[in-house]
Order: sequence, then structure tokens, then C-alpha cells
Amino acid sequence: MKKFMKFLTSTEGAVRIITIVVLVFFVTHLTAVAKRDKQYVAKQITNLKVDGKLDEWKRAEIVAFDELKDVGAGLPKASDFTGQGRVAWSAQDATRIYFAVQITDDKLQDIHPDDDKWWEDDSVEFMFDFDNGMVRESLVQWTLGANGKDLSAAASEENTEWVLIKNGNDYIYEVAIDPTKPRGNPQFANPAKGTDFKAKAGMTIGLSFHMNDCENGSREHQIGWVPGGAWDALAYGDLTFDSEILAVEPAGKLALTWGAIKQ
Ligand SMILES: [Ca+2]
Ligand SMILES: [Ca+2]
Ligand SMILES: [Ca+2]
Ligand SMILES: [Ca+2]
Repeated sequence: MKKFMKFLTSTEGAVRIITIVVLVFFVTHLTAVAKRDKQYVAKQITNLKVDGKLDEWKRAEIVAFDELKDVGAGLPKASDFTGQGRVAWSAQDATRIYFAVQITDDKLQDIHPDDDKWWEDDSVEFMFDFDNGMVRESLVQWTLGANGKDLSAAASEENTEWVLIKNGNDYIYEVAIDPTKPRGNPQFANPAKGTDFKAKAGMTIGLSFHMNDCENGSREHQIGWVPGGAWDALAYGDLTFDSEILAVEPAGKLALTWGAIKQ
């Protein structure tokens, strides 16, 4: 006992005890909160229409694509590249993740065929760490070409519903990705990851979404929501699914309810 008291009152003992208390605090308190530097809290949109009209997204948080990733000497001018994105989900459609991305880009580069060097054609990438492995091997990549057609990496007709509306230099992507459906390029399919994905309120996965802005034959910027390498799992943000419902199907459902009330 005396020995223990001596240990307690010694500097070394005190440091050890404080260290243990701090560690216990971190383990018990911090595992439930954000694991990564940035967090996006995705709310629900029921009956999403993938039509390029973003009415149902009005209340969703907008994040800027203003962080350089693998490529770029500095931030581009607004006219060269501007981007922003939103994320949502629905408990009624829980194997899919919804995205709205708006891009302004002055020159469209599309010089490679579908699924070939997609990072050197203008494209938006959605990358996930479904099981929070925080290592490269955990990551899965979807790449959607700014030509409105190319589906690359893990993206396939089966697992991606999307439209791209181009109006001059302005692009609107509306996208629903279903990681449980068959994947595209086998080399990027990473079939062990996310194939049983089902979102639920309170769940967190890793996300990076960003644009490859290409022109003059090369990729000039890779720029998105979180800084750091696209394949660096530690440079992702937390995507957390929240139960709040932002929007229901606008016109149709409302009209039906009103019709039912009137009868
Ligand atoms: Ca829509
Ligand atoms: Ca550009
Ligand atoms: Ca292409
Ligand atoms: Ca471009």
C-alpha cells in the first residue's frame, strides 16, 4: 500500500495515471463522434427524381469543391473551375447514396474512350471508405465523365443512375449510386467493400468527392471537398446519415394528398 501511495505521489506515477485517464476518455468518448477532419451530415430526400432539376435538394447543405487533391499548382480561377456538392439519402432506398454536384468549367476535355484514363478527361469522382478501414485497400471509386456518358472505375449502368445537364460552361450532375449492384471495371471493383451497404440513421462512412478538371491534353486540377490524395484514406471526410427528412416528392404526392382530403 505504501509503495502504491508512493507511486501515486511520484511524478512518474502521476504522469502514468493521467495518461491512462486521458486514454480511457478518448476510447470511451471519441469513438462515437467524427473520425475525420470534415463531416457531411446527409439528410433524407424521399422519392428523389434523377432528372437534373435540384428542387428537392434546396435544404441540403452545400459544400464547395475548393481543396486541391492529387493535382494542381494552386487554386484555379473561378472561370476555370468552380464546383460544389450536396449529399442525401433515403431510408426507403437505403442501398443508394444521392449526390447533386454543380460545376463550372471553361473547357471540356474528353479525349479518352470510356473507362480509359478517365482521370485525364473532365469527370467527377465519388470515392468511399464503406467500412472505415482508413487504408487504400478499403476505397472504392466511381467516376462519371463530363460528357454525360462515361462510367469508369467501379461505376456501371447497373449501379449508377445519373443525369448530366450541360448549359454552356455549367454542369449539373444528379446521381444515385448503389454499391450493392454489379460493378464496372473489374480492376476497380473492390468487391469485398460496400457490397452489403445499407444506410441507416447514425451510420458514418468515409467520403471524398471531387472533380478532375482537365484541359490542354492533361489534368490541370483535381479539386474537391477534402484536401489530400484521392487514394489516401486518411484524407477523407465523414459522411454521416441523419434521419431528418429534407424533402418529399414535390408535385405528385402533394396533389394526391390534397385530392384525398377534398374527397
Ligand atoms: Ca431532381
Ligand atoms: Ca477548366
Ligand atoms: Ca472519355
Ligand atoms: Ca476542363
